Amino acid sequence: MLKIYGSARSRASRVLWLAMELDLPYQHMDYLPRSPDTRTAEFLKLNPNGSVPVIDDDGFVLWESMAINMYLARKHGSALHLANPQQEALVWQWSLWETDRLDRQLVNYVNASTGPEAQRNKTVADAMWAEIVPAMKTLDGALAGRQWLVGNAFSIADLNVASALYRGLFIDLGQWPNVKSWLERSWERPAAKKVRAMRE
Ligand SMILES: N[C@@H](CCC(=O)N[C@@H](CS)C(=O)NCC(=O)O)C(=O)O
Repeated sequence: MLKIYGSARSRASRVLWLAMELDLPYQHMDYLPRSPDTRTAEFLKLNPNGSVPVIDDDGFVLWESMAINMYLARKHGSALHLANPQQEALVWQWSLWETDRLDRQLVNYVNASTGPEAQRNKTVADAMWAEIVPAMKTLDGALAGRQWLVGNAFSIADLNVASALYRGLFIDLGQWPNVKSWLERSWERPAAKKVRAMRE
């Protein structure tokens, strides 16, 4: 059976969301990031980085959340994956773009601006915001006049990017109205609501 390592309060939430979209049976190894569970020899053998998520799919071990989701969507022949090579390339484009331009930036911004007092850091928050603004502008432009990032339906591109932008649900996205409505639309999906309930 598929084993998913990582708490819903981590990047494993992306994988859990997909598993629920596809109705996959899975065993959840609910490990928090940096917890002792992720520092055992057994876990480090699965992922020498010591980070989550990781999957063990009947002996096939994979880490990196976006790669895991592309693998699972493809393996299970999901419509979310988009069989057309050009559409698939666009899914990769958006997933890699998010990892590069927004993934850590958004987490670091929220931690540095709204976390516990001792953790707040205006210099870090400002630097992260300066990277977030042009990325959000790109995403907002791409979503102008369309409901979803690739094709005419919710796809793995939307799942990978919207799940990574979870923290965007709690910040003011007013200047990017297309991003705001798309993010809310994505997180309204039943599978997304389930993963949100697991993390909140
Ligand atoms: N690019 C990786 C990032 C993985 C990552 O940084 N995971 C965090 C939790 S969200 C973690 O486990 N950090 C603890 C560590 O690296 O020791 C992915 O998308 O899977």
